[in-house]
Amino acid sequence: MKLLSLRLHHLEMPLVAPFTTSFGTQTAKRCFLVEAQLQTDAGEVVTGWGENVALDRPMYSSEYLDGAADVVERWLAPLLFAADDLTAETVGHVLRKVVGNPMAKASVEMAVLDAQLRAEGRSFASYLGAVERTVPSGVSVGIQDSVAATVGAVGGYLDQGYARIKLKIRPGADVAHVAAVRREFGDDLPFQVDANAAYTLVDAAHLRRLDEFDLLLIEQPLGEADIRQHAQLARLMRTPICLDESVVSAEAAADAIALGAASVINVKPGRVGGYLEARRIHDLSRANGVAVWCGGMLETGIGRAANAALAALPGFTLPGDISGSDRFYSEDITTEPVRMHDGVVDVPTGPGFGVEVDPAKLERFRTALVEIPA
Ligand code: SMG
Ligand code: MG
Repeated sequence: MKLLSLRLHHLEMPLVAPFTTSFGTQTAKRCFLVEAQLQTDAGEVVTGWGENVALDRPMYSSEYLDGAADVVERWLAPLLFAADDLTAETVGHVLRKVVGNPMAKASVEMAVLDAQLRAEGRSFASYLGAVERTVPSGVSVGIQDSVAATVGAVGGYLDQGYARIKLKIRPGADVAHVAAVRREFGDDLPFQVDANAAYTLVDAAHLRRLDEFDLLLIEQPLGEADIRQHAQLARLMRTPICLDESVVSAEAAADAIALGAASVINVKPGRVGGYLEARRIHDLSRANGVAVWCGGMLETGIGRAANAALAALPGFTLPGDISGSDRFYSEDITTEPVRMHDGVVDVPTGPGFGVEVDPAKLERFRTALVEIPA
């Protein structure tokens, strides 16, 4: 294929409620969608959509939204336009001289992949080798001001039917909140926590207090670079250690597994540079007996649809952060919102990612449209 045009649609979507993690509170989602037009070898012109998941501030990862857009415009687009024989499988190679910036790379690879699959009339799930028609839907619950508010928020999501609760924690809002949720909703609740790197190894004795609550896992307790310290913490705690921020590539996943730093990995396609690398991490983890599950970055209906297909691979044995559109948005940008029903989300079956951008909604939420010159 040959890339004909590349446009970035910058969006701002209000959240239904503020979302608080250990690094801050978010009240709106800013992101950009990548619209790529390609010409196939048969001469057909196809359009594909990708989504950039970088947050607007560099507090989850060093990569952040405006930086990612700049990298796409100034460094990735020229390489993609110069490639004569572009496929989703070669995007990574074409972009190899640009160091890092996995979220920027993932968003353009995603658009090429969607276009390629649409040209083939093939669904993303079929391309990946997905084996499930639905995937269990977990919900990520933000840090609340009080233990009572945490119990209330969790109860609300359980009433809606979510299959698993992930509670955000930070020092000062951890053990008491976890204990109250366990007490209120019982031992059978699939329940895990996410610290977003808010602790240090010095907190090991404190974190060990979480062991008595039989959590599925604790996600990223320590810093992004602290692979060895996570391995040390894993020897001190019974709760399985899951890495999120630290796993930025298949190589990082291989190191974490070899060092015993993770018995579970949260796979986020954006964080690792794209869906193809995400599948490699799935394969590698499965071969090493390490469980994976699909994380979330408050994606719109496009990213969520793609995540649902990824999570339908056989190694995704734990529920993902694949909640319905209404968990964060009163209105999504796709013609059909992502729906959680009976604790699951359906894996899309249509060509490409299987969802369509609604032009009216796109215009409503769009703050800027950038046409990148070829
Ligand atoms: O997309 O449902 C979602 C949110 C999942 O908690 C979630 N993501 O560290 O795993 C994580 C966070 C990253 C984004 S926090 C603003
Ligand atoms: Mg996380």
